[in-house]
Amino acid sequence: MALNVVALAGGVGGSKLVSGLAEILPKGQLTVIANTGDDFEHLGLTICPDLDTLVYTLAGLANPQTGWGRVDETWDFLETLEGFGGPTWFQLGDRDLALHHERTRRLKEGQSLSEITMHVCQALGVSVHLLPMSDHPVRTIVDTYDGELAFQDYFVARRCEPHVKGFHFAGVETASPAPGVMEALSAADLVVLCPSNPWVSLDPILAVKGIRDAVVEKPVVGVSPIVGGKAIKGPAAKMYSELGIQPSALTVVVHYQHILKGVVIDTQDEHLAPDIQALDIQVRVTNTIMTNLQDRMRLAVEVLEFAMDEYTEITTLEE
Ligand code: FO1
Repeated sequence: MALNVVALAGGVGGSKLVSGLAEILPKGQLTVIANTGDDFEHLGLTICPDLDTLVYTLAGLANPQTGWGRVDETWDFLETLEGFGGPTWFQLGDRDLALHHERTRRLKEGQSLSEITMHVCQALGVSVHLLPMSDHPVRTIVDTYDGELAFQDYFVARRCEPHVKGFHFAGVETASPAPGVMEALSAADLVVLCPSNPWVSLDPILAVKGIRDAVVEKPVVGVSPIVGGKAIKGPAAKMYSELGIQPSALTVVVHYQHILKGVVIDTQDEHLAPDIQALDIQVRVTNTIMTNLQDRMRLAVEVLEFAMDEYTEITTLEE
């Protein structure tokens, strides 16, 4: 029997588990719904960082140092732009630029973001079904003590320094899920919440009309992006602290308490298991740090086995 898995993912953290799942699951059984709240217009181009991180990772083209952008990149454009005094705070490599340029050109021609994403995946040999959460622009706004900041202004230009008060997702009220999103969720045997930032990577996806309600109907297993009270990458722990919440794997579980049936936490956080179980959420404890493809695959197998052990409606993986 086929196991249909839908993964909700942001950028660097999410793409690691997604690439492990893609290695393990037979072709056609993995759909990834990507956050597009990080998207923005820059230098006249539409940039979709999380979608691109997922595409490059799945294509084996991601920059291993940063996790975003392309491996074997050159920077002639950016260096030349700097010479003209242009804006270089957001680093766009020459090869990466080609993708932003082509996406922008196709958007102007009237193609949708999901159509363009499918085309890019085909061109780069990515067979995973990768979908933006919506074809409509949704923009994450970080409400800080320095005022409201567009996500990339907060994240890259301001290096996550401003103290966070909250978040909202501009445009989400009128955005509908991209074609294929609701169908994939309806056909899913399992939904995986990747180890992405709950506030700015997964919450935007769940805020799109209909997605949270469809997810709640399914067995949902998450992997905590917070290990030992610290985010594996990015500002998730800092955000929790600034919002007055102690960052921990337990906090992440509480964040998704009404969605999760099970969670995979790191061995460092084993002591939190009883508190999580008290919320009626099952726990699997393992090493969740992914430093290479072997780690990603092992964690993907653990997530799938955990889900299959816990939920009798999920039977067996097709060989
Ligand atoms: N992140 C940075 O911290 N600095 C950058 O200059 C930067 C450039 C960049 C270019 C293309 C791309 O797809 C992603 C890029 N990112 C950069 C990552 C991006 O900000 C992501 O939104 C975050 O990693 C959060 O997911």
